[in-house]
Amino acid sequence: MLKLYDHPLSGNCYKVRLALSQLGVEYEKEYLDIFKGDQHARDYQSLNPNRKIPVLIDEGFHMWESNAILLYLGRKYSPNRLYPEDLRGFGAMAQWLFFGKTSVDPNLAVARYFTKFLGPADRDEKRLNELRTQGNGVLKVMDDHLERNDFLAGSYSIADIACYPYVNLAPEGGIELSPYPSVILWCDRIRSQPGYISMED
Ligand SMILES: N[C@@H](CCC(=O)N[C@@H](CS)C(=O)NCC(=O)O)C(=O)O
Repeated sequence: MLKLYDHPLSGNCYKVRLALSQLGVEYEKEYLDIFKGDQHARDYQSLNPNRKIPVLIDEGFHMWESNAILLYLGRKYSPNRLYPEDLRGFGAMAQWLFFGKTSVDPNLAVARYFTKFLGPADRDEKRLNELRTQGNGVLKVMDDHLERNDFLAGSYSIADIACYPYVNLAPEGGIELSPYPSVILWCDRIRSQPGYISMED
């Protein structure tokens, strides 16, 4: 059975849990307390030398980087559903997966981290304001695209699963979604997909 090294508050782990649920794949969770530093244990470093979660283990094969894990799961379990195999569908999916990792997560996830997990004394308010400004720019790009498209890469795919967690959690970072109605409708569409689970499930 697959094993996922996981933490309930991690958006990067949640995107993997969401994909596994929507693909109908059974797995076991291994809780890693990243707030206590479990990711720095020597045993864990042999799984992920970058010392972060998630890590997925599939019968002796282990891998890290959440979007890479989504690609692996999508290709393994769901050809032509969450993982478009036609070249243009694949290109569009890859585009939004990279956008997720280079634009969504570095701004929306980090603004959430600063706001939710760092005390005011540890927080760089200037940096947080920059993240919020850039995060709004990211949401505007998505909103413009989603005004004309139901999903990021044509049909529902792991690109949506990759971007959804930190977009949906943006208000926890002080970035409101109300100026982005098409993003809100996209979040609703994701929540109505078969096998959807919330972050708390
Ligand atoms: N690019 C990585 C980022 C993973 C990441 O930042 N994970 C966080 C939790 S969401 C973590 O493990 N933080 C602990 C740490 O940085 O020490 C991915 O997408 O998997």
